Amino acid sequence: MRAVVRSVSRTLGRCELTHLERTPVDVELAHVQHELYAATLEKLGCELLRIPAEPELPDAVFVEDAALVLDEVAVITRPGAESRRRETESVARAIAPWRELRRIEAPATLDGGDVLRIGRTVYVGATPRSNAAGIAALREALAPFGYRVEAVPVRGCLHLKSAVTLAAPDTLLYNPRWIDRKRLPALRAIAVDGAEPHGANALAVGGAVVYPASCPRTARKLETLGLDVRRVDMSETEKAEGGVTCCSILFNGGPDAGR
Ligand code: CIR
Repeated sequence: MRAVVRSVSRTLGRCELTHLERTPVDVELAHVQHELYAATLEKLGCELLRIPAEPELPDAVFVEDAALVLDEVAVITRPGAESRRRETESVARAIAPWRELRRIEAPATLDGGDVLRIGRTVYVGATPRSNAAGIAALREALAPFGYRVEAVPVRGCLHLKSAVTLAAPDTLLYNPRWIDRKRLPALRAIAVDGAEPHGANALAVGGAVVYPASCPRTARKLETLGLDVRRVDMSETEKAEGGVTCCSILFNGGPDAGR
């Protein structure tokens, strides 16, 4: 498994914000937390693919939004926030040695945070960041590889993966206030603790789940179910509306992956 990561920009405090009030970000602390996050991924078996910093692009640490990497192909997105569009080129360069690339073109928009693959179905949040043209373009790009793309409405949060992720390959973790359970596949589904609305963003990797220290009640719920929860303190990127999935792009990078 490979993990694309990019260090925190010194301008993180000027990030895009949709649902949160702006509060001061400690960029030094964000950097330390991000390094611990990357070390956690390494410990879980990921080989880090560190891409160049983009100090003038505040949200560049949230690499997930720039690309979707499947075993067969990668799709370089066109982020919904105009300020984030220049993040994609360096991500594309990093992935190009590993995958054939497809691109989302104007006027379509798509954020990787809106994309959740479960088996051969790719769920896409219909949000202000990912428009109908973006969802259609993704459907067209992935159809030749046998993936079905399904649009899912979400409310009250930034991205689909703010509302639901896979905490394990057979376990959904979701926030019932932000997404309708009926729109999700028939897997075991765990609701976040009511006091932890941001707790649905979890990153399953290497048989464990990387999970925010800010959501202890939901973490205990996951442990009760037998999951191996690796807590990471992401307080500073959380102020920028980022979660644990946003800060990496994981893909199968073994010798047989891609081309
Ligand atoms: C933004 O609003 O675009 C950033 N401040 C946060 C992006 C978080 N990305 C993600 O959830 N995939």
